[in-house]
Amino acid sequence: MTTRLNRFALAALLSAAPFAVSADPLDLSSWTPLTLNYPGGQGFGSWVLSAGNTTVKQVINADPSFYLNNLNQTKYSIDGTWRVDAGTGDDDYMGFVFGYQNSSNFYLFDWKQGTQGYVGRTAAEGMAIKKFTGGTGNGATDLSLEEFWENQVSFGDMVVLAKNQSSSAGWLAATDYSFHLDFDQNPGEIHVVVKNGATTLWDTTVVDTTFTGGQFGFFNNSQANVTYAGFTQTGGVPVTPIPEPGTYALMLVGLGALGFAARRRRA
Ligand SMILES: [Ca+2]
Ligand SMILES: [Ca+2]
Repeated sequence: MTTRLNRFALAALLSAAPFAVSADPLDLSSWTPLTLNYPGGQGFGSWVLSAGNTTVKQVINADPSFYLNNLNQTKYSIDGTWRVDAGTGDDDYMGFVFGYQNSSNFYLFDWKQGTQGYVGRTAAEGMAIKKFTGGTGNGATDLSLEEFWENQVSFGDMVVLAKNQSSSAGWLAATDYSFHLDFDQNPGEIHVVVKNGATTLWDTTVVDTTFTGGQFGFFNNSQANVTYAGFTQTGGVPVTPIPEPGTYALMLVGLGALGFAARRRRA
């Protein structure tokens, strides 16, 4: 009887939490795919769910493609595993997006299997954490394939915040890698750990306060057959959206018009 009561109490506590604290894999069925499709680039990504919606596989050699969690939040940690199937015959980017505000403002972790030139830029074998800051909020307009392909130097709307690149830093096919992210658990801190089994491949912390909240998601660029499985979240504080400058401007115009109308009425 006592056990049963305790169970009820625990269930009540968990259901009252803003985000579940349990380590159950996230249900990915409410996440949203988005491809930044460029003229002269490749196709749209295709994200296929399986295993009770806790696993998703991106199956197309596509332009930069995201799978977003639709949660504007801060102060969370994410864990999960991801891999590329054997025999894809390709060597491109797989990774994650976080601090996502819109399709031209976000942080990106990406990982290239092999060094390769494309669209006049060279992608180096290895990992990078990048920041994109576009002016209009529409990535298809602000960002370019070049900014996504480059991972060594900052240019345009893309800043390389950290990198781990060498002739042995690429991912291997048919290998499960684990990804750990602490997002803003300390103010402005992005902490990423990538492991192959017990071996740590990269453990790095970046401090950048441009985006201290935003969406989390999976990311690929020009790489088919990437599977993400068993992702869990701990923590997470919802972020109240702040009206965009454009909205303020409209509000001010609206208030101004009201004042003008009032003055006219008085006249
Ligand atoms: Ca390639
Ligand atoms: Ca490719």
